[in-house]
Amino acid sequence: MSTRHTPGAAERPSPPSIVRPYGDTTGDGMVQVSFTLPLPHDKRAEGAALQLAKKMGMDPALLVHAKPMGPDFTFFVVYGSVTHLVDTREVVVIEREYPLLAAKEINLAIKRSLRRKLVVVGACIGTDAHTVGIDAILNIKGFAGEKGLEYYREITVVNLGAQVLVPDLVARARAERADAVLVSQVVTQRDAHIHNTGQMSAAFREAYPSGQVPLLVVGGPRFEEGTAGALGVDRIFGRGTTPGEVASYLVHALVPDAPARVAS
Ligand code: B12
Repeated sequence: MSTRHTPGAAERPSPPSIVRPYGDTTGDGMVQVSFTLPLPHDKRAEGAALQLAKKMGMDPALLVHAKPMGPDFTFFVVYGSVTHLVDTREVVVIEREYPLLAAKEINLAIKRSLRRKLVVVGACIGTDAHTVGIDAILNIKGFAGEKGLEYYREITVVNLGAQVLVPDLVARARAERADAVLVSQVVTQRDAHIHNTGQMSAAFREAYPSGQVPLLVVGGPRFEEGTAGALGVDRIFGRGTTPGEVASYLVHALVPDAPARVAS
């Protein structure tokens, strides 16, 4: 019986630096995009979709799906070839700057160093009612096979839920003597997530003496990486964040002499 040899990571040639999208054959440049136009579904709308695709650099562009979204809008999927090249050497990757710790290590670090529970207050602010994300991080049932922060013996979690007003969040954070405030923003219409986050961070800076503001953490699927400073917060977490990453970050940021071991 012959065995198939699969090359290990060390044997695999490194991927090329300059790449193009792949559809049917390597380097054919095929991409698929979807979008909605404010036009009723007819031939003109379909032509408009193809015109947009061509202006975006897709040539030839094929309309593969068009569906009316009510009487005045049409949703499109367009498949086509682009000529653009991507240089992976120009990609900037923001690496996690702290180790991932096990729950045991996190509890131990807090207990030893703070000698009290670490207090976290969480909420969805503004009109945002999307609580699934913040619950995934905070609730004991957790996310992606990891238990949420409520599971950690040394972390006290106060989850305020949906549509919390910023003044109420500030008041509760003060009352609970929060070490960290965890805010979720999922709706991004009219940049609501940016405005709400800026407003929240300004309110905390106004309410607390300088140097005593709790750690401000925001999360949601559509925050841009690397914008924490501009938004006035300490850290942004995006799509697919797990509770363990957040707990490890809290320890890294708030617990002096936190362990430096990188969990495998
Ligand atoms: C479920 C859902 C709802 C549910 C929410 C129920 C609930 N209790 O949360 C209901 C039906 C109520 C709802 C309502 C609406 N929704 Co909705 N909804 C969704 C949907 C399908 C899934 C969101 C979700 O649960 N994701 C799963 C969680 C686990 O992922 P997550 O939120 O990204 O969270 C992860 C990370 O981002 C991160 N994270 C998130 N928050 C935080 C916070 C911290 C501190 C940290 C560390 C990490 C972190 O960690 C999480 C785990 O990895 C999305 C579409 C989609 N597929 O994403 C639309 C979506 C978010 N909704 C949308 C819209 C428009 C609405 C409505 C306005 C619709 C309407 N016209 O009424 C309303 C608004 C209600 C309101 N006032 O907020 C849009 C938003 C568009 C935009 N650009 O803003 C989306 C994208 C759908 C779409 N494509 O149009 N929605």
